[in-house]
Amino acid sequence: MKPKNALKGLDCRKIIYYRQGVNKKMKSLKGFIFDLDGVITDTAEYHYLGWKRLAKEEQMEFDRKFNDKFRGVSRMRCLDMLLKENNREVTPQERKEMAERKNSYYREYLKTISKDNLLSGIEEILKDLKQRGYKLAIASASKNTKIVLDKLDIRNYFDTVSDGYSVKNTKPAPDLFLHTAEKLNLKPKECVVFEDAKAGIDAAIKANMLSVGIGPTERVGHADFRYDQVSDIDLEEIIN
Ligand code: B16
Ligand code: MG
Repeated sequence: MKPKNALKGLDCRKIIYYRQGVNKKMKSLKGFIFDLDGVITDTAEYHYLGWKRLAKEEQMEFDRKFNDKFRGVSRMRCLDMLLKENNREVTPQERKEMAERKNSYYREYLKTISKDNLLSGIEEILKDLKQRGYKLAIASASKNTKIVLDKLDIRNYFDTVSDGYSVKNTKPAPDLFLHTAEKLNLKPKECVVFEDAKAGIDAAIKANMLSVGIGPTERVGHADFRYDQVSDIDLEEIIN
């Protein structure tokens, strides 16, 4: 899919400058940064089951539609959204306990995952980029990132892993991606970010990195490139 919706409404001269800008970013690409949940694997269902179980125990309303708002959002922020939606006020201790309880359910579900849970086409992309000599990184909001990577048996592909412990300000702040670029010893404009969340694309744009959105236009249509699913990603289109 070509860059991008932002072209709409620009005059021809601006479009040429815009494309030159994108091409300039592309020519200097040295590193690829991957989000985890929704790009490498689909653990959203397990997050959903964990939140659903907690919500039921606490007599709170929660459904799949609301769970979609949790994409790329940190655990504590998800809990705050759930509590707010249900007009529920809790003490700091109760809040901490609820987050831990949800995480224990999520960890239980994670026990069942293996290499079979990799999203279709992602391992081929990682192998291809590695062979071409690019640096690879993970940048996820999840504090369970390392456990998930080990279960999927793909940690060796990555030069560095940033997770929910790496920075204070989570997506949509650019901090996690900037921190990851620094660890790769690369400038932001030398990096591409693959993301499935609106907050993740917002963060990549703020970090001044090339962005690739995985998912529908309503969610990631503001990325430089967008594909419906991982297996549709066209590396040549992004790199050249
Ligand atoms: P945890 P990503 C995110 O992962 C998930 O999309 C989001 O739903 C979850 O709340 C967040 O991780 C925190 O996860 O509870 O494991 O720390 O998409 O940034 O890879
Ligand atoms: Mg994600």
